[in-house]
Amino acid sequence: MLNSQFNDDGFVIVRQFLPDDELQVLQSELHRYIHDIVPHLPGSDAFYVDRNRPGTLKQMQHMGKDAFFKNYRCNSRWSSLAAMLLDESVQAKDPEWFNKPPGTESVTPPHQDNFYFCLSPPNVLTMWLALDDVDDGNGCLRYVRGSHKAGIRPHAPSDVLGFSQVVEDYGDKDRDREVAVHLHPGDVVAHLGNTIHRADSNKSPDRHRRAFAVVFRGESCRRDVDAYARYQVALQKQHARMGLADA
Ligand SMILES: O=C(O)CCC(=O)C(=O)O
Repeated sequence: MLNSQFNDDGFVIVRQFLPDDELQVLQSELHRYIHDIVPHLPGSDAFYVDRNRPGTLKQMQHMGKDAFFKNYRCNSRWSSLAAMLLDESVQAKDPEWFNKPPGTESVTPPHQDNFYFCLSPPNVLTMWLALDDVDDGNGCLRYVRGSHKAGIRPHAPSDVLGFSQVVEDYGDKDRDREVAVHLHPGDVVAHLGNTIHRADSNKSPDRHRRAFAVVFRGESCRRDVDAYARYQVALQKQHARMGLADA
């Protein structure tokens, strides 16, 4: 049931995926990481809407430098769902954290994760766990149902820090097929690397929209190294334009 929905739509929601006690541990480790580690990280590991305002932290990546988050890649609750959905053994990447802080303007442009990953076959997924209530009011994810079946669409550079590429020809036909995903803390949505998704900015005055995500690739995936190298060059250019150190 989960698998057929995942394969048809390109995404699937699992409600109450993380039990309360595990969610609390994760929340408190994130709190520790944000307060103790993030202030010492290079700009390319922690992105802000406004670097002069710590409360506008919007994204963290390369979190595996920290022991707790490195070990989280082996969490069997996560990897067994990923392996079930991808129907093969999986390998996790470093966890990431996404936020849309209240009172800021930051959209997630429509994109396909596998444009960045360059994996073939595209048997890779992201599990995106809600840490807050997430809905239309604070910038929930929106998926183009079935879009994973049409391959990778052309992307162009975006000016959004953390999401350097945008589907170039995203249009009304895509918007008509969008599904807005509303989640409660502990719910997870898993999407395939070729599924187009985006999010509006957070329009609420006081609600964060935080999520913790882990990418899993199936063992059959191979990287197109030339495409990946081209993307990395484009990314370094974006970071240089935005004045970020890639230490
Ligand atoms: O949190 C967001 O707005 C986007 C997350 C995303 O694009 C992803 O996890 O693939």
